[in-house]
Formats: sequence, structure tokens, C-alpha cells
Amino acid sequence: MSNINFRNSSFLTSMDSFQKEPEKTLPMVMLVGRSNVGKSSLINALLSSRLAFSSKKAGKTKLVNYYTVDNRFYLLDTPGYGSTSYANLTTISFAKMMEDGLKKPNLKAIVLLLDLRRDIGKDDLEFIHYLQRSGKPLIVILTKVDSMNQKEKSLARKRAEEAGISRYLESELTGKANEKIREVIASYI
Ligand SMILES: Nc1nc2c(ncn2[C@@H]2O[C@H](COP(=O)(O)OP(=O)(O)OP(=O)(O)O)[C@@H](O)[C@H]2O)c(=O)[nH]1
Ligand SMILES: [Mg+2]
Repeated sequence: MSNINFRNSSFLTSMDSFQKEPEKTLPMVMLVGRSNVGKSSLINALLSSRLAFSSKKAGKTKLVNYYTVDNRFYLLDTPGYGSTSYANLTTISFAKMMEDGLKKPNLKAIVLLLDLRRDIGKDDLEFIHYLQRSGKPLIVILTKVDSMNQKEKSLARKRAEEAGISRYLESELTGKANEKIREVIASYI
């Protein structure tokens, strides 16, 4: 449904697992991806806010953070995964977190962020396929495209295709791209 005011948003709560949830049940959309890919930054861009904390250092977001958008749905920021020593969660606890999250009937869509300035690793591919099998709508977003030159952009798009991702959006920290992302998210609420 459209006419959701993404500016009318606030931070609700943080949870350390999907076993707990806010008192009020609303539709949820969850941002996921490798540590440092830009999840928290995209939350701020979409909500025109500084509600989420982003950092140059990977591993900033340590909990599942719930943002209430226009009292209509929850936008969820999650800790990233990754093989670097910075990631907060072990592979096992990350997998458990995702498994619990994906089971939620009120989870309406997953937003997967990919930073394709680097190659897609085996762990990324496994994660993408896992999300595709979940049956939940998957919105793929290439981040940091604004920092790429033309050559890097075409390489990023080629990498996405090679990974079997035919439909995706490209984010910017500011700009029109975010309006399109808002529309797509709103269409699942
Ligand atoms: N140029 C550019 N930089 C970005 C973009 N998105 C995020 N960044 C930068 O990337 C770094 C990591 O961003 P975060 O939003 O903290 O990443 P995250 O995915 O939340 O990371 P974790 O919380 O560690 O999982 C920060 O320095 C951001 O400023 C983007 O679209 N373009
Ligand atoms: Mg974060």
C-alpha cells in the first residue's frame, strides 16, 4: 500500500533475537547483508533520519533494531554477517537469527544489500540462495554505487547477473534512488 510517510518514523526497540518481539505486531521488512554493506546507512536514508548508527568499522549493529514507520510497519536493521573478525555473530548464531526471523508470518519482505565493489563470495551466494528458498519476497539492493566509476559499475552489474540476480535496485546515500526503494518496500505492506 502506498502513501506511507517514511519520515514519520521512530526507533522502537532492540532485541537480541527473534524469539522476542515487540508487544504490538505490525508487518515487518528486514534489511540484511554482510557487515559494513550499508544497512544502517540505508535505514537513515529511507527514513530521512539519523536514527540508526552507522560506522566505517564493520560490526557496528549488534542487535535487531526495530524502527516504526508511520505506525504502519517495522523496518528492521540487523547485525551483518561476514568472515571478518569484526562480525558480531558467529556463523551459527547468525544462521539461527535468520532462521527465526524468516519464520515470522508478519515478515513481508527481505531487503538484501550487496556491496559489489568486491566479488561475491561463496558465503554470499549461499546466503542469497537461502533467502530465495525462504519464499519471502526478496528486494536486492546494490549499495555504494555512488562511489563507483563507470567501469566499476558495469563490473558490479556483471557480478549481480553472474550470481543469478536479475532484478535489483541501486542505492545512494541521498537522491531519487531512495524514493524507488521506499515505493517497492511499501508495495509489500
Ligand atoms: N559511498 C557510500 N558509502 C556508504 C553507502 N552506504 C554505506 N556507506 C558507508 O559504509 C560504511 C558502513 O555503513 P553501515 O551503514 O554502518 O553498514 P552496516 O551494514 O550497517 O554495517 P554493520 O552494522 O557492521 O553490519 C559507513 O562508513 C557508511 O558511511 C553508500 O551507499 N555509499
Ligand atoms: Mg549496521
